[in-house]
Amino acid sequence: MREIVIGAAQMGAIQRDEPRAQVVDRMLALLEDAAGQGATLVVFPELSLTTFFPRWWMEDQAEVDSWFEREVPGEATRPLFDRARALHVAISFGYAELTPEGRHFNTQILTDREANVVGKYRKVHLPGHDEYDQERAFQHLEKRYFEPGDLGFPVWRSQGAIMGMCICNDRRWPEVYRVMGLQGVELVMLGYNTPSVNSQMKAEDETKRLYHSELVMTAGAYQNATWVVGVAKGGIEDGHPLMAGTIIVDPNGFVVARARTDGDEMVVHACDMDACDFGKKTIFDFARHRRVEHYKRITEQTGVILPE
Ligand code: CDT
Repeated sequence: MREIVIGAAQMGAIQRDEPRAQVVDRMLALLEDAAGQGATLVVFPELSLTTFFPRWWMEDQAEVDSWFEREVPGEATRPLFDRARALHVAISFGYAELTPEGRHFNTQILTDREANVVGKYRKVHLPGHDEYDQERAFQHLEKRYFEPGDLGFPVWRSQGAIMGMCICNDRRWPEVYRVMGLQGVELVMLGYNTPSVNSQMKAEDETKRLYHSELVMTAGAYQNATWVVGVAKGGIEDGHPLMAGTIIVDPNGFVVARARTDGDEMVVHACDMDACDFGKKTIFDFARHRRVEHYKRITEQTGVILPE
């Protein structure tokens, strides 16, 4: 048995004027809760330090940059690293990254239990648009404020397991899990901010959106025989509802733990990494069963090419 007790730290809404220090205090409370329940790894949502600012149209680059972190750990996040080190708990959280070269990414990091950063992922699939869209009920400007991640989908060995990360919209793309699956991933950690309503289809209800979210994470887990920990932000943020729905999924695709609220809530589960072995050695033994000669379109083509 290779058990890792994992805390999925769902966060409620973060309002636009909520200072980073106050958000970090909330994260610290979740961390304490998880450590008290025996967790050695706590995963927080996408952009966990701020409101989901890509819903706002901004033209002033200084204003845009004010939502980004120039260093992590930095002034605001240091208490989180210090407490995680003292508790001997690894953490993974999302934030907006501004590099010394002036590049902007939607990023998630992973630490070891001594609070050293051991992994970094930059979101590849940026949803939304880059210009103001009057047709939408609200904006989703990730393509304006971030560039696509440049690190691919690496995995890392930590706590005796093989771990990888992706962020929000990435979870809807099967290629993401498969690229990590091809590196033997046993735990995929991801955070998300998903609106409860579709800005382009008023009639779509939250039930359908939660279903799609669960569908992609359970399928990704099963098809790659990996644990998936999906951690949401929820609640009404700046007047916009986020759908919550944090889950922990086992390597058979079953949801083994889930959040009950749309606020700050700790969801803990003891995840046995050995539970990945059977699927990886049998039906999803990639070396034996994959037929890459038929998969060329996956990497050579983006859009659909219809038959004549
Ligand atoms: N943050 C994020 O990636 N959210 C998207 C919503 C896309 S709607 C333009 C998601 O896939 O959940």
